[in-house]
Amino acid sequence: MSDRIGLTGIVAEACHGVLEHEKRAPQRFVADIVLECDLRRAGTDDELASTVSYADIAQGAYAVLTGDSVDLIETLAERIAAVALAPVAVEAVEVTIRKPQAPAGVPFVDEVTGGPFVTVRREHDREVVIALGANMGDRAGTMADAVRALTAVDGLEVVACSPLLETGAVGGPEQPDYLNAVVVARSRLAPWTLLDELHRIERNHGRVREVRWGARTLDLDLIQVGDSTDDFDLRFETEELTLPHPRAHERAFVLVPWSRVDGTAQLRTAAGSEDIRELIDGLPAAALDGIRPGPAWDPL
Ligand code: PH2
Ligand code: MG
Ligand code: MG
Repeated sequence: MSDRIGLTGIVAEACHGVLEHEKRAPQRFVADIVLECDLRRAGTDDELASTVSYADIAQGAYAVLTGDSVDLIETLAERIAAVALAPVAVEAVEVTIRKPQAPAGVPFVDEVTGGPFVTVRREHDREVVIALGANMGDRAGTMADAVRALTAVDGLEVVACSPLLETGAVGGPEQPDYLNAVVVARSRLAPWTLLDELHRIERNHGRVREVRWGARTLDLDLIQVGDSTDDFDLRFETEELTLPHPRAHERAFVLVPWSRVDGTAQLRTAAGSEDIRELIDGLPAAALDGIRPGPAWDPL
């Protein structure tokens, strides 16, 4: 993403350094931070919640600079990068730490831009689970096209794809059977950006949003973003997107194909991070009844 929020010249007097006297006599440290994030939403809705408060990042960085004394400016850069990556809209960060008064045995040109510096770039690399469904038109052809479209999304790397399963429609009006599958990918993208990409692919395959849970040429749903076993999965509820998907834990047409692509996967539910095999075992027998193998495919 080429959108950026920057903060330059955050300055603090602090006692970081390898030499003994650096740990007693404060000197100047300067941080520059660049956040890569998708600012289209904020630019349109004018809502702070759609972007990142630069004040929060500035204060987080200042707290690191004035916090525990460390030896290396690399350590400061790494800690500030972790703070700056935390807001949900951020995809990647670049942090530069300068030490213009560093005891290097030579004079530096000035007390802000001179001296040694380190720059680190860190980006998210989260697991993303996407459920696919289709029950109109050339279902298998559409599903394969959709997987190929996912592989073409910049910032999303498709790792694995389940077999196609044929499933009876759950809920909604009387409608034809579905083909369902699950794709596991990795991504640096913010969830809104991912959702926009999924909607774009749905539209390109003739998806129109009319009847809730009605028949559709293609449905792409974000199930979970981030690994729930390590507690870094994204969790929030908004009108457009709820993560993890609020009904995934009770949907055989999501859990069964997911278990075929990742037998040890875990999904966050109200009870915590749960083994999807156990969730499947806990489903009523009727939920698994209508699930059978779909046509063979090899979309990757
Ligand atoms: N999707 C729905 C509602 N019902 N049933 C099946 N079998 N497969 C689906 O993908 C599906 C559904 C809403 O997205
Ligand atoms: Mg759906
Ligand atoms: Mg959907």
